[in-house]
Amino acid sequence: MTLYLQEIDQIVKRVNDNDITICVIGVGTIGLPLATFLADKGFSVSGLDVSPKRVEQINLGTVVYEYQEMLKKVTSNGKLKATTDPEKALENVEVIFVCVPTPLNTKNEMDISNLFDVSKRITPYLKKGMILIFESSVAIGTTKHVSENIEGMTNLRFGKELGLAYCPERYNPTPMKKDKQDLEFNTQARGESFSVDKISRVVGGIDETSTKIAKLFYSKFITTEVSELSSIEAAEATKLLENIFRDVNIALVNELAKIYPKFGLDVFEIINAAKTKPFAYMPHYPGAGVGGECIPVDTWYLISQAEKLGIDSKLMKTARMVNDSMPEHVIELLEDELKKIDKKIDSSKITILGLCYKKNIPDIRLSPTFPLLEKLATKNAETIICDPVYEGINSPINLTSISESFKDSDAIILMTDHDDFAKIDFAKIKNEMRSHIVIDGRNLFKDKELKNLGFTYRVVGKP
Ligand code: SAJ
Repeated sequence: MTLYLQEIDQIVKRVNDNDITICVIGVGTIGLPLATFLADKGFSVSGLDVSPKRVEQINLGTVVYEYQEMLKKVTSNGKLKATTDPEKALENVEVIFVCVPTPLNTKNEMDISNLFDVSKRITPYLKKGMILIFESSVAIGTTKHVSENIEGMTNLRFGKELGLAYCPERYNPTPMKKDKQDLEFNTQARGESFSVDKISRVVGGIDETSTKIAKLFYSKFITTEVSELSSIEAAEATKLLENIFRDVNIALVNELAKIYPKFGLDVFEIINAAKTKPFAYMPHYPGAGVGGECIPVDTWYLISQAEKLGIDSKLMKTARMVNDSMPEHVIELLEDELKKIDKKIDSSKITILGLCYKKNIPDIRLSPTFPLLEKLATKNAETIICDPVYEGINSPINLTSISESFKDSDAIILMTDHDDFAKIDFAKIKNEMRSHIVIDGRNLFKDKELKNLGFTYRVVGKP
């Protein structure tokens, strides 16, 4: 009799003895750390993925990521094996984790085709007593919806023959080298860095047994808390709140970044002052935009759901609009400075620093640099794009090395505050440039240094 249908004390014993075979479907950014930690705890884990290249890299232990050493160990001792073959991946498996992407479609609605694809691929191998645990960020009710789709293809019922739970990922993209950790982001709450095993989680199941089983597995490698919630929907809604909270609070400071400078005020000074309040304030910072597959996406999930309920989510929509307006705000600051030297964008050469959506993370998904480039193209600007963190990865855009990026340039726009850019020698590049304007979309550079060198320096959020 397999796991979900066993008595809880038998389940606890088997989890403690690592005597359960697990499959993680979707071994990408979210799934691979999960599979690696579970295998490192002693479980036999298979990773099922549609990408043969990813599967090969995993089995060779050559995936470049923060748990690479652990990955090498669990692939060489055979605890973790990746495959593209569902039959092989689901052999003797009793627990299936699902961590596939749930992007937005062109109408800003959630696209769950990957979840339906998973349903189709695994259904032939589902057996009584198995449990499915979903991690992908989704709109409320999606996990049940997908489970009904699976029930439609089998004679097995969730909550009867199969277990079902949802534990939203809280993955914190971490740069490879420890000294590059985003101190502000990581140390915010308790002054320690948040690797997968240190991030507390929440879990909700279709029933108590499912919730308990899911909690047992996460508690095997998570050293902090795993909280049980009343339902799958409660766990789905928790994830949305976490990311929408961030999106809305970033939008607030982005709006202040357009207002406070008009009073001659530096919004960063104000945020850091507010941060001295020992309670009820969490700092977020303005910038050139909000990217990544999470923050700008999850908000739309709930906006479109609310719409179907006849509710107009004014606040969330406005937050999306404000955050999406930041690349254009950066261009307005540039046009402002070009006008002062009688130049126009269509006769200017502009160096764009940063294609990645976040500092020191090699990820360009929904990066604010794309809408910036689109806007600059409509203004016939000549652009050079530089991103040393993404160089060598298959970039959809031509990237120029830092050393080659400033020749005859009229202006620099900083979109991503990679540490590599903080080391730019402005005294040296000044001689290469035609005009000397710097628009800083991430408050990275040093005001005095640039102005002493004769640069015109504008920062999003500063007068
Ligand atoms: N950003 C700002 N101002 C800020 C913070 C971020 O403009 O004060 C921008 C960043 O530059 C970036 C975007 O927002 O373009 C998103 O950055 P992020 O640091 O919020 O991170 P993600 O997308 O890498 O990770 C988020 C995190 N969610 C929360 O912090 C609530 C992470 O914990 C989640 O696991 C992840 O989304 C996810 O997978 O949902």
